[in-house]
Amino acid sequence: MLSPAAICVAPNQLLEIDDVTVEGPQAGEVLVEIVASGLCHTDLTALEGINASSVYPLIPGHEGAGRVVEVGAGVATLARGDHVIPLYGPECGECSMCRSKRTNLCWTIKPTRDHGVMPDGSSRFRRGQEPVHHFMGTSTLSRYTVVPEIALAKIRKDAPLDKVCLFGCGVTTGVGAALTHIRPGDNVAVFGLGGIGVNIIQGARIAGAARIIGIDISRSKTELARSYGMTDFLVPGEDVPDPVIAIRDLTGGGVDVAFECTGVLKVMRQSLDCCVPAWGKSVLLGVEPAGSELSFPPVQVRYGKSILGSYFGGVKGRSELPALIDRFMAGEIDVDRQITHRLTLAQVNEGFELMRSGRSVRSVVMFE
Ligand code: CXF
Ligand code: ZN
Repeated sequence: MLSPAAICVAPNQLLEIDDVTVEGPQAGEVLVEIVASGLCHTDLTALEGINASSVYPLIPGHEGAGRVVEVGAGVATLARGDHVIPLYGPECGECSMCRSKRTNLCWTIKPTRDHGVMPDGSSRFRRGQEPVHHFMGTSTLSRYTVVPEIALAKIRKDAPLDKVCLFGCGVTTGVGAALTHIRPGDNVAVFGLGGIGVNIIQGARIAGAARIIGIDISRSKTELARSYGMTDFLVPGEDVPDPVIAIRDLTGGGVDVAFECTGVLKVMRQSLDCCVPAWGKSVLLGVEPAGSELSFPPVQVRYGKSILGSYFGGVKGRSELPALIDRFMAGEIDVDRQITHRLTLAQVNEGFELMRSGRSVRSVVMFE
């Protein structure tokens, strides 16, 4: 079938909006009609040519929601009409990682996913005769996309797809990381108030954090962050000379948990330094420039601080995401206030420009 899609032909070029041919689902695959797709910074890294798992031309997008149109041979857990969220991190349920309670990572199809193809090594997208690659195994900026069954979370049908698409990345990553790492009464710092940071803030409030300190070089997201539960806000260099000293002063020695959402090495170091000695946790979510290394005094870790990371908020996509959607439907998690723009597919380049300039939190491309 033909499907309108955003195509990134090569890095640093505008996305082309064109019809692509989408082949039917092969064994273990599912054809999905995307209803809405949020734009995430990781898509931008593919457009800028700094995402190592991008093979061009590609169709970006990994924060979508839609409906099942057709299932391939052997697909037993999904049927036409089901509502789904594509998962860039699948859950096969059978590998050692899936069977472990220690991680939500599943690397069953990582090698093919990171080369822009389905698990059989081929793409389901073509423009004319030329293959177009998948991106993150999801390619949600196409009206129709093909996704492996193990990379689709089935969700309740009364959840609004034009909102819960954000659970495909930003909301789950932020809220999930907060719920995993924060205990009631903890003091928390969040470095970087973008699409992930604001969701860590609302997750921190839900988790019962005491002080929730936001740190950013821009004041543009402070109103939203405060509405989500941020208690203190610092612009380094303007409000305070050194955010680490300011955080220690505000908390009487350091935060219990610091979340790093910028990917800047200096900020990663600050997120470790601002933690309370003996048990403070620095949780890294921001993606560093390729090849970079982080240095810190080992004594901080020897005395009890830890430095760790979080992928998709630690949430196992197929088995655990539906419960998070329930919490949204119950009014516990907000999505509306972070959707700053709704766009048509034809406006997708404007959406990425809004992201670059910091004027948006989340833009959502609407297919219907
Ligand atoms: C990213 C986070 C870092 C690893 C790859 C996926 N998540 C979504 O944008
Ligand atoms: Zn993302």
